[in-house]
Amino acid sequence: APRAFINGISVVIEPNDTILEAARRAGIFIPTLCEFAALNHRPGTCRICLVDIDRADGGHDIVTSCDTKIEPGMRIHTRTAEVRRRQRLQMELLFADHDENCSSCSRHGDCELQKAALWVGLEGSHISGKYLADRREDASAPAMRFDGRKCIRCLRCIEVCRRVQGPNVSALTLIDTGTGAQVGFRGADSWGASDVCIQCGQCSLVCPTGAISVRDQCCDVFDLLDDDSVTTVFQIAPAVRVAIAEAFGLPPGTNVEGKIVTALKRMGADYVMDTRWSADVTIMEEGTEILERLREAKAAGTLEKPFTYFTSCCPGWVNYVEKVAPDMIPHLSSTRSPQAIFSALAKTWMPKSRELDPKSIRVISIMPCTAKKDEAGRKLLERRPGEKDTDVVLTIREFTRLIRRTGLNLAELPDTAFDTPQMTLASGGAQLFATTGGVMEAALRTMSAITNQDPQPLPPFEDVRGARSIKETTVHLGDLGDIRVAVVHECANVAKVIDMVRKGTCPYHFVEVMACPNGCVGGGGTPRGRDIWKNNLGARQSAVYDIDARMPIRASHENPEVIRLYEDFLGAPGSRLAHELLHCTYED
Ligand code: HC0
Ligand code: SF4
Repeated sequence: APRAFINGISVVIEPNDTILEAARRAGIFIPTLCEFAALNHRPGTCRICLVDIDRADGGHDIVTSCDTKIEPGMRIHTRTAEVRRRQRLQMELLFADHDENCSSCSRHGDCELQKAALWVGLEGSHISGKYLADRREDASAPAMRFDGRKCIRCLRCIEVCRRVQGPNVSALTLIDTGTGAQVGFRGADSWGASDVCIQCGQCSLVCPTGAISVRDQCCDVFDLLDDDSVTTVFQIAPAVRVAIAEAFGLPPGTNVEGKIVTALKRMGADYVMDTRWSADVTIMEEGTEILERLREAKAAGTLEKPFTYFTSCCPGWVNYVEKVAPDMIPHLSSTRSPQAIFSALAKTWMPKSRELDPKSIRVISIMPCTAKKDEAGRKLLERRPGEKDTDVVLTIREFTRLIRRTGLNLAELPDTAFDTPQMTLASGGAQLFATTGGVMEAALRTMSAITNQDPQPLPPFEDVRGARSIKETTVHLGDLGDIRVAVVHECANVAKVIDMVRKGTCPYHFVEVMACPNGCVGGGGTPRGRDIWKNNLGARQSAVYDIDARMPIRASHENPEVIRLYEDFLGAPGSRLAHELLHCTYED
């Protein structure tokens, strides 16, 4: 194989290798900033990854290693005095147009720009902030925040939005030119006015600085915990227990459910309960709804040419339908998400069965998701004008800050059990919600058990597992016969399915869509890292399958606390009260 030399070390060259790639494979470090390997993104805008190449005439070329092809026999040096001098100069220029107000920055303690400054050995940037262009701050969106004065124009956010959510979303774009060039919103003056942003938060996962962050609601939670007249009810999403570990130095995918409960109890939480329970309720409502639709179709003789139904629990996906594909609204299930179902029942059934004053209850959810903040504010979920069922939503990154601000280290905490079986006891199916294919698998467990009148053994639904972008399978549902389902994650991948629905050629009866890579475990509110897509999402997904396999109850309809909810309060799935509290309409 052809070889070149980096710092005197002989390295193997593969076809189309850049100097950076060959160096990385050989374990040789070159500092980078704008580059993002998981997206194959190297815009070459930061110019930190400089290296020195020996020329035949005895001179030297200083080039950016991320976009320079490595040639056989090349002699490359990564740390010459000239390389280091120019890297420092580049950093100084970046800081000249940067608001270096680190102590109050959302990335305090976890900033890629600071890391790059350390790598290049920056010795005081004398022009820091001296050439700050006129850049905007934007707090108009429900979940996302933008501070242009922190932006270094690496363009990762633009790229991730376009690639993960597709060209129909592509909410971020480069506006203005020259030194005033900055990230802006496609077709809108502010983030809140964007007709295409679905608030998925993927952009905040890749931003190297504090330019893109999430609306921080930690203080709202401290206020509620402080208020003696308030009963705080926390709900923990299925993905949180397997996605927070790395923020406290534990291996990705470690299940820290018991430690989360302990942390919240030490903060003074009154009740700590589980969104997995209401995920089981979602399956009862959604499963009943879909089976009814399928039975109607069978009676009308239209089952062969299916009217495709989509799941509705992912708020990024619901935003996508409303904003980008409103003609799909009739295809969305009317069942609310587990977060919304939990909150509605925490304010109605819970006070009734426990003699609490419903007015005292505040629901705080801990989610892997940024769009859940948006969902919590939906007018169409209000029972009375202005009254929200979900009071505060914290992403995992905010929850991490809340734990640190309380002076706790999650990794060192003992385990505590959730408060009660009521609104907590869950099936394995509910745990599966945390990853792509999980809502479908949980729904299939219950739908196939009901229609085939043979609840055991649990049929395997391997086809909807894993991380492929579109998965499909056929299941036999009793007298309904064979039903075709599909599972999609990342909205960029759903365009094809929507296209088929529009053309009348879609073969699927029921489709699960999750906006984020790998589903909720890859949510926009999860811990960040430059290698998360490579290293962490798979571990979180395996952990989800593992927890499910060990749970004593595997299917939602077998959950005694769900059965009790219907006996005690709602009557039956799809009842009038169930419709009032657990279903919704969408914004056209
Ligand atoms: Fe999810 Fe959910 S599974 S969207 O990814 O359906 O956020 O974890 O809480 O609501 O249960 C997120 C995760 C949830 C909801 C559930 C669904
Ligand atoms: Fe794009 Fe999601 Fe960021 Fe909106 S929140 S700009 S849709 S990546």
